[in-house]
Amino acid sequence: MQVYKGVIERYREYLPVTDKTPIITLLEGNTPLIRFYNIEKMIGENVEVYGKYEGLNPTGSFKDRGMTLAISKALEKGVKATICASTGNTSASAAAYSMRAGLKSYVIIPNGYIALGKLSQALIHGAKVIAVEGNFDVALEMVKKICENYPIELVNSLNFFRIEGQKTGAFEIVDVLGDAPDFHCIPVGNAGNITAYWKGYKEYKEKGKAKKLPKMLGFQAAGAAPIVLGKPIETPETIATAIRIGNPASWKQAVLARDESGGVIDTVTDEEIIQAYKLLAEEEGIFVEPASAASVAGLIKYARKKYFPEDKKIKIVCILTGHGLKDPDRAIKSVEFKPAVVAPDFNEIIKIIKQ
Ligand code: AN7
Repeated sequence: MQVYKGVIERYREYLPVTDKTPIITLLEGNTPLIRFYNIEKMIGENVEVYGKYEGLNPTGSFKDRGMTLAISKALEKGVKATICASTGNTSASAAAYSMRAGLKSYVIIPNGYIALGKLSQALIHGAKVIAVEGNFDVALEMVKKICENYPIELVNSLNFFRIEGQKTGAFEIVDVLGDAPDFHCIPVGNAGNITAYWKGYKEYKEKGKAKKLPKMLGFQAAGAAPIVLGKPIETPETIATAIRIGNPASWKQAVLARDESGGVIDTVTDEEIIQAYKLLAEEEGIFVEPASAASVAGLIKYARKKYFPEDKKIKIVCILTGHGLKDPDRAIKSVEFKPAVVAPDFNEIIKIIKQ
């Protein structure tokens, strides 16, 4: 059996590393592509639906794929510290990988708008966490300015190596399915991930590993949908705090991915996000964070619109970007039934079971 060594070793020939690059890895990637038999029934008999469960990465989100490369290259370059702005997952990943590399980690987050699990990760890894009174876009502007003035490595997806690492998600999908899927549904926030997947699919096709390219279907939260509206949003709002972003850094690349693939970037409402979030948990046994459910909410919205062809077999992949445990508050708020507190009495408990 071959020992798994993380995404850089697995896809070394496709990545900008040399023998001199120190590889910092937590064995990210190699996440499962899980078939959704129950959701398929809502979509159509000709459709296979898969979820790529990126929540199973070491820090619980897809960010680890890009962070392994960004931190390895930062170390190779000789910097001593990294910094990022984050709605939470980037900071969790940056903190973990920076510490493993012996680098300092600074993270700037929008005060009051990051999920508890993510905040706890940055803190326990020992990052210096600064909460700004402003949203993600404001935090990113601050970070860019700091990097212009200090030798600190920026590890947001503006960092080329982040996108390079994240494109391995597309390679894994093609390696499992034997070709690219017909449609690729993905949440869009700062738009790095849709950019990375599209790059990955195109590179794999050029190398002859895939015969076709998918249509890219990106979904923004309705209250934070600058790409759909065609203009930046000053006060983005959504319960999916991970994608509460009003001016995405990779805006142009996301539009290019949409147009080159013949896909769409559209909105899903918070209500649709929560419905998909609960559907995944209740029907498929998959717990994701709200932003991740945007991909499935989009799939359902487009199935209802009869967007997908019905006259041939098709495969659809949804990217489930982060684990549900990142945002436990939202899970508890989303369910009707809370634990019933009773005395340790057999009959009392049986009464509740029978209700
Ligand atoms: C779970 O952590 O922007 O479109 O600072 O955490 O590549 O930004 C997170 C984004 C989707 C959107 N799903 O991806 C951050 C951050 C989850 C996320 C996205 C994010 P991009």
